[in-house]
Formats: sequence, structure tokens, C-alpha cells
Amino acid sequence: MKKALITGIRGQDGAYLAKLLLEQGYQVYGADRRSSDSSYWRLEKLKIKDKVKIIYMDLLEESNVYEVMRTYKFDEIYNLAAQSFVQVSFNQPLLTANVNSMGTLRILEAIRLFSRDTKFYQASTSELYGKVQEIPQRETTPFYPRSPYAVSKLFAHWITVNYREAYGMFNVCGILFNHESPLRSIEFITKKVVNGVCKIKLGLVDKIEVGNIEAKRDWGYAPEYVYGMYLMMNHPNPDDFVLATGEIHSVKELIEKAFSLVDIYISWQDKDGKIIGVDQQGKIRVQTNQEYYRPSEVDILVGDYSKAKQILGWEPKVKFDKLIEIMVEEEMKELKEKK
Ligand code: NAP
Ligand code: F7E
Repeated sequence: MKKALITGIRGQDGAYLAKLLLEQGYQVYGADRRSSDSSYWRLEKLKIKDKVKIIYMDLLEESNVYEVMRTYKFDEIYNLAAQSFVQVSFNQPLLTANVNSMGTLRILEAIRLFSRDTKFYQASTSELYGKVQEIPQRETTPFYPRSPYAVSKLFAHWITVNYREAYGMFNVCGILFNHESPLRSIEFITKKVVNGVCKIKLGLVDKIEVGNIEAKRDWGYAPEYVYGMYLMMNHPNPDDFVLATGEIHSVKELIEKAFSLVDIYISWQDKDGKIIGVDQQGKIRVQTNQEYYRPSEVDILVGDYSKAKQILGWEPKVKFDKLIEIMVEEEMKELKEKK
């Protein structure tokens, strides 16, 4: 039985990956940091909480990381832990760098010293492309990060590659474009919009406030992306792969799609106060607020996943429309249950 460690076990991807690895017959360990909140709601929702062994390993605490590597000698480690919210990285750049960059290096050093046969997956990101140098972005596209988050992940990406080249370690980087699900945290735009739209439909709130609606992303479905992580780790040659859908949609389209699914006409107010359309009840439904703009934005991301398709046989089935349908349906169900 293979033994895998997932850092970031409480996060969206950690939960889906744990479920997948358990289904594949792995013994799954989840690395967690101490928190006053003892709930593991995502693992519970997927009905796997009792099957995952939780161990404490804060990426900021070097001795934790070393001790865990020395003790367990995992077959595979999936490093999903991160300060993953781009906007917060502008307010907490040092914390972001410490967790995302140094945290990754702490694990790599521990593997190099104590557990050399452990395979390592690094959660790299489409944010590395930032101010994009070509469209669509592929593995060979030069990086141009645009946030402290992206810069921190750039270090993590290259140090993972460097340890592969320097020490012959089995290290892979998955350069994953945005992937979403009902388990997404509320601060990210898909979940925020879906949650807000469903609450408006149920009469719980009047409007949502958002930032830059012109930004364009390539949004996929998280369970399919964690399957890609597993394929990368189980391929004979360690390499780096883009996972994406190849479809591009703006935040505005996301909002329009979500409102259309609950049959509500959208009325907008932009950040200069200009109103576009008023709904049947005379209400503004979407308000643009400067607070949600970023100091430097990533305007457009769209990935080319042909390498993953060719070498791993990976291909996404759930594209934008279906993704938003899944999220709206699940959100509506949950909100009605809570009511
Ligand atoms: P997420 O939901 O934000 O989960 C990140 C997890 O990391 C959280 O459970 C968090 O713990 C944990 N963590 C934060 N700081 C830590 C520390 N010091 N020590 C130990 N654990 C710590 O992220 P996700 O969406 O699942 O993404 C997984 C990974 O993929 C992240 O590295 C992210 O940057 C990267 N990524 C995500 C996407 C995407 O679209 N989802 C795309 C590309 C790359 P708490 O629960 O205690 O806060
Ligand atoms: O923003 C715009 C915002 O926060 C998407 C993380 O998983 O994917 C994620 O990072 C876009 C941006 O995701 C709001 O300005 C407008 O252009 O959902 P997001 P992200 O920044 O793309 C990458 C691949 C990761 O690696 C990250 O870990 O939407 N936007 N209005 C807004 N975004 C938010 N959050 N909230 C708004 O109100």
C-alpha cells in the first residue's frame, strides 16, 4: 500500500485529492497546522474524515517538517499547502513568501536529507504567467508574475525543478489554471458570485460587490485537476505539466451565467456610480467596488493542456457552463437546507 502525505489537507484540492488517493488504495496522511477551528468540513462532506490520518506539520516550523520526513518516509508528497489568495498576498507578502517559497524548500530539504526516494508534487500555478507573454500559455511560455503570491510560487516552482536536476529527485510541478468546485473557499470569485447569486434568489441579500469584471480566466473543475496531479506522480518520468480547459471567460460572463441560471435580470453599478439597467424590483444586483481591485492585475489567462493530454492522457470534461451549473445547484441545495 502506497503512503502519501497531502499538505493543505483542509483546502479544496487537499480534500478531493485525499478522496481520489483513498479510492486508488493509498494510505493517506494529511498535514495540518494547528487551528482553533477543529472542523474538517470538506473531508466530512466527502465522507472521508475518518480515513485520513491527520498529522501536524506547519510549513513555517522547520523542525515539524524535518521530524515528519524522518519518521514517515512517504512514497509521495503532494505539497498543496499555501497562502493561496492572490489579493491577500499584497497585504501579507512576507507571510506568503515564507509559507509558499520557504515552506516548499523546507520540505525539499527534508526529503533530500531524510527520505530521498519520496516523490514530490509542487502546486505551481497559472499565476506564474501573470502578464502573459503568449496566448495560450503552455509549459514553455516565459513567466511574468504579477503578485507577491505569484512571485512566491515562482521560487517554489524553480527550486522544485532545481532539486530534480541537481539531486535526481522525483519532483513534478503541476502548472494548474484556476479550478473550482462547491468546495472552493468563499473569497474566490466563482464561489463568491455563486453564493451571492443564490442568496439573492432566496431573498437573503440584495446584491453582490465585486472588483474587476473584465479579468479573464480559464476555469476548470477541481476533481478533474487532482486526477491530473495523480497522473503526473505515477508517470515514469518526472516532468512539469499545464492543466487547463483551453476556454476563456471573463468575470462578467461568470456573473451573467450565474444570474441566468436562477432567472434574475442583472442590473449593474460600476465603480464610478454609473447604473446599467434596473431589475424588476428596482434593485442594483451587482456593484463594482474598488476594494476588490488588485494593485497589479492578471488580465487574461488561458492554458494549452496538449502536453498533459499527449503524455498523461489527461483531458478535462467539465467546462465553464457545466462548472457554474454544478456550483449553483450545490449552493442552492445547501442554502435551502440551512434555511
Ligand atoms: P486552499 O483551499 O487555499 O488550501 C490551502 C491549504 O494550505 C489550507 O488548508 C491552509 O490551511 C493550508 N496552509 C496555509 N498555510 C499553511 C502553513 N503554514 N502550514 C500548513 N498548511 C498551511 O487552496 P487550494 O485551492 O486547495 O489550492 C491548493 C494549492 O494549489 C495551493 O498551493 C494553491 O496555491 C495552488 N493552486 C490552486 C489553484 C486553484 O485554482 N485552486 C490553481 C493553481 C494552484 P488552513 O485551512 O488552516 O488555512
Ligand atoms: O480571482 C477578479 C480578480 O481570486 C479571479 C487562486 O486559486 O487561481 C486563484 O487565483 C479574478 C481576478 O482567483 C473579484 O481580480 C473581480 O482577476 O478567484 P480569484 P485568482 O486570483 O485567479 C490561481 C490559479 C491560483 O493559483 C490562486 O491560488 O477575478 N475579481 N472581482 C475578483 N476576485 C475575487 N477574489 N473577488 C472579487 O470580488
